[in-house]
Amino acid sequence: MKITYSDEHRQHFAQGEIYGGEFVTPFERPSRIEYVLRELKRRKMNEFVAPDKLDMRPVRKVHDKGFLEFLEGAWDEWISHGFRGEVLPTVFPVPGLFKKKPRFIDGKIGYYAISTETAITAGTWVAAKSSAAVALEAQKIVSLGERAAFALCRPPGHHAHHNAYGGYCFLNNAAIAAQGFLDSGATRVAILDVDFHHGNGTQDIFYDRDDVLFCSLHGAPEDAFPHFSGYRDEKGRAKGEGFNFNYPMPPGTNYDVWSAALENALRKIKLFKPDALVVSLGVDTFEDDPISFFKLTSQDFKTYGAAIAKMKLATLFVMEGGYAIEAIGINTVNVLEGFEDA
Ligand code: OKP
Ligand code: ZN
Repeated sequence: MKITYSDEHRQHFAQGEIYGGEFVTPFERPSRIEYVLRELKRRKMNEFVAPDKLDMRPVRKVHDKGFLEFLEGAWDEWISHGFRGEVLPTVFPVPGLFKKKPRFIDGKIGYYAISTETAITAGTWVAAKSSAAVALEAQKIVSLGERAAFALCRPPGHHAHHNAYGGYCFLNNAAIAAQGFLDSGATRVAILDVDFHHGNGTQDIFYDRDDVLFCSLHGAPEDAFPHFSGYRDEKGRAKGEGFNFNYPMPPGTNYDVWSAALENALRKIKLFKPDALVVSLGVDTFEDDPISFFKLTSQDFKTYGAAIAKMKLATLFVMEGGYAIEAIGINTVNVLEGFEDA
C-alpha cells in the first residue's frame, strides 16, 4: 500500500516533558518515525508519497478558529515576552471557573491545553500542519480508489479536540482525514482507534454527529491518560447518540480480552455500513511500551491487521502513538502486513 510521509515532522522536537516530577526527553520524539521508516523499507514497502500543501478547509471544519490562531501564533507570542524555554502550561481552569479566554499567553495556554507533557516549540505549527497534510494525502489516495493507505503522521492527533491540544497532539489528523472523506463524497465514515489511549479528541469532535462513528479501545480512564474520558457510558449526544463506543480495559489486558473488544467494535462498524474506515493506529498497546499497560505481543499486531482487512472496507491507517522505540516499526508494519496478507 502507499505510504504518505513528510520529513517536516522533525520540525517538532520538544526537549522536555514533565514526567514523574522530572523534566525528561519526551517519549514522543522524532526518532519514532525513523524506526517505522526503516522497518517499512526492510520489508520492501517502498511506495512513498509526499503530501501536497495542507488544504485548510477540512481542518477548519473540525477545529475552532481561535484555537487554530492560538497554535499558529503561540511560539512567537511566547518569545515576545522574553521567555526562553518551550511553551508549557502552568495554569488550568478548574470546573466552574472556565469562563473567558484570557489575554496573556500563560492564560491562553491553560485555556487551550489539556495536559502538560506537550510543549509547543518554534517548529511545532509547521510539523502539525505537515502531519495533517500527510493524513489528507493518504485520504485522497483512498478516495481515488486504492483499497488502503498508510499515513505516517507525526505528531499524532487523536487527543486534539475541536478546541484543545495535548497528549502530544495538536491537529487531529484522523478527524481531519474523516472529514476529508466526507468532503470527497463519502456519506458515512467509521473511525477505529486502537491506540492504547482514549481518543478523547476524536470523540469530542464527532460527539454530536451521526455521519462519523467512533470506536475506541483503550486503557480505562480510572488508570490511564487522558483520565477524564473514555468511559463506556459516553455514547454520543443529540444526533450523535449511539455513534460513539468506548472499550475501556484494565491494566494487564492481553490479546484475548482486547481482541474480543475489537470484534465487538468491528461489528458496530459493519452495522454502520461506512464508505471508509480510518484506523487511529497507535502501537502503544505493546507489552513493552514504557507508558502503557496492555500486553499485546508483536504477533498480535499482525493478527488484528488481518481482522481489520476482513471488513473489506476502504481503509486509511493513521499513525498515532507507540513509545517502545525499537519495536514501533515492527509492530506498526505487522499491522499493515497482516492487513495486506489477509
Ligand atoms: C499520546 B498517544 C502525564 C502522563 C502523560 C501522555 C501520553 C500521551 C499519549 N503524567 N502522558 O495517545 O499515544
Ligand atoms: Zn497512545
